[in-house]
Amino acid sequence: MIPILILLLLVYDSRAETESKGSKNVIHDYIREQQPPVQADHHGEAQKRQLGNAMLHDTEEAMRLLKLATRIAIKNVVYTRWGKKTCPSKAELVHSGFVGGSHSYHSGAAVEPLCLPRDPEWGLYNNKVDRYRGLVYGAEYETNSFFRHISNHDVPCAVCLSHGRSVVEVFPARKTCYKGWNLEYSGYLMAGHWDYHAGTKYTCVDKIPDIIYGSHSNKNGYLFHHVEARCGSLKCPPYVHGRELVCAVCSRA
Ligand SMILES: [Ca+2]
Ligand SMILES: [Ca+2]
Repeated sequence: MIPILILLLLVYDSRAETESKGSKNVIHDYIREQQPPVQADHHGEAQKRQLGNAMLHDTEEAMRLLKLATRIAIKNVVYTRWGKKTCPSKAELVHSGFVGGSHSYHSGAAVEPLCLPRDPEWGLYNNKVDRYRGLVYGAEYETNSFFRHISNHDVPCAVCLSHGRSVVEVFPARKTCYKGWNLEYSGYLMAGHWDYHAGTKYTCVDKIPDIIYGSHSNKNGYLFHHVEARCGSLKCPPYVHGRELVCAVCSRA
């Protein structure tokens, strides 16, 4: 019976906590259907007790497996909170680092920013400067936030684990989430300058960005500028020429 119960539990969608009560009823019904009818002879009471004990044991075992299946079914998601050293209160900090990427003057280099850890590990290496390499530089804000002076300061990041969520998505031009989604953080969409050599990625930087203290130097490695709309090929309205775009990072179960 137990293998059948395992199958039952895995097939049954047990992701949500609220569904566990329903699952319990399904298991009870299933066990009841599996029991042979009790004969009304002089051993009837003993048989009932025996069956009752067997059902209790099976139910406990089923509930244990249900909890296990629920734990497996519930997903966690990981995302990077750009421009912050910490995670939102409901998320778990995996690590707090600083942003790196290609230099803004380098064409053909890698485009995505990296959230580099403060405690790097190494494989095999040599410390001489090799010619044929990709390169990683530090990142700086090349813009001021609407909320604080951050220009030329280095950019922190936090890798965050959100429990009980199965998907996370960045929504450009939104600061709130659509129905059924939960806000992880909101901010402003940033990217490199359109006329610089290096390609970059649109990145959602936290609304009130942190800086790495003591990092105010104009090195122009990987750069973050506000992103604003240009009408024409972009549909206006709803977009507005020259207006900076926001962003929201949202998750759902
Ligand atoms: Ca700069
Ligand atoms: Ca503007």
